[in-house]
Amino acid sequence: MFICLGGIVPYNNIQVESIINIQELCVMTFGVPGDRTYKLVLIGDGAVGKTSIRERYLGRGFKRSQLATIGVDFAQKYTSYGGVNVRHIIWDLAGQPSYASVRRHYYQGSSAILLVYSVVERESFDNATKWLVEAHKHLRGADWSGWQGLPTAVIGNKIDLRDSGEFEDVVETLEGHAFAEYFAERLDAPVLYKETSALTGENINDTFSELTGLMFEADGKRPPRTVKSANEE
Ligand SMILES: Nc1nc2c(ncn2[C@@H]2O[C@H](COP(=O)(O)OP(=O)(O)OP(=O)(O)O)[C@@H](O)[C@H]2O)c(=O)[nH]1
Ligand SMILES: [Mg+2]
Repeated sequence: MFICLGGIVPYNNIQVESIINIQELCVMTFGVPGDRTYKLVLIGDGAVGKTSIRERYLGRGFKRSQLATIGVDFAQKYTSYGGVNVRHIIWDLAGQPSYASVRRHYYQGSSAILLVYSVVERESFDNATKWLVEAHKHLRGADWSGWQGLPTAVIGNKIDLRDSGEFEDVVETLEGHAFAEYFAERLDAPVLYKETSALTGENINDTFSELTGLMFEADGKRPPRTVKSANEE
């Protein structure tokens, strides 16, 4: 084995003759240099499953008795996308109306939004518009020289309950798709629609992965940040 920037490569386990140089070997083992850090903000009504989605994504399983978030909570996960190391910093905002004044400070600097509603609580779907409007209103105040809608994942959660027969007036897939398409156009933002279950884990990793793809694309399009001097504030 030999020392590579960031760790030790056990070269006995790989086809040494196919390696062009040590740099390539390092890249294969540890990913390309230049990690990307993204701030992701989870929003949506209380009890739709935001924290449960976050916990499932972090590999911490599912709790039926997940406690309501107080204010804001943070978590981070290292992952990779297309061979690039990626760090997701996840801001999990409490959905209860009483936290509205706290929330507005937390949107700034976001790389992407995850808007969650529950497919078995139509009111949370009806409130989805309000959430996206709130987020974008505060985000426009961020220091971008030109506004571009942020990559957004619209997530219909709790799909494991939709066919249980216990709930009336469930939100169907087509309605979620139509909502996502409408907002993509209205906000001029890349929006993806996913249906998930934090209980079974269905589509949780795929959602974060596809959203990361949208953030990579947005990185290429975004104008550089303009830094305001103190006397401009
Ligand atoms: N069956 C089922 N229950 C879920 C799912 N996701 C979350 N829950 C349950 O729904 C309840 C609320 O979940 P949370 O993750 O706390 O919801 P939240 O959106 O973070 O709520 P706030 O922190 O109050 O904004 C908990 O009892 C969870 O166990 C799911 O996909 N399926
Ligand atoms: Mg929560």
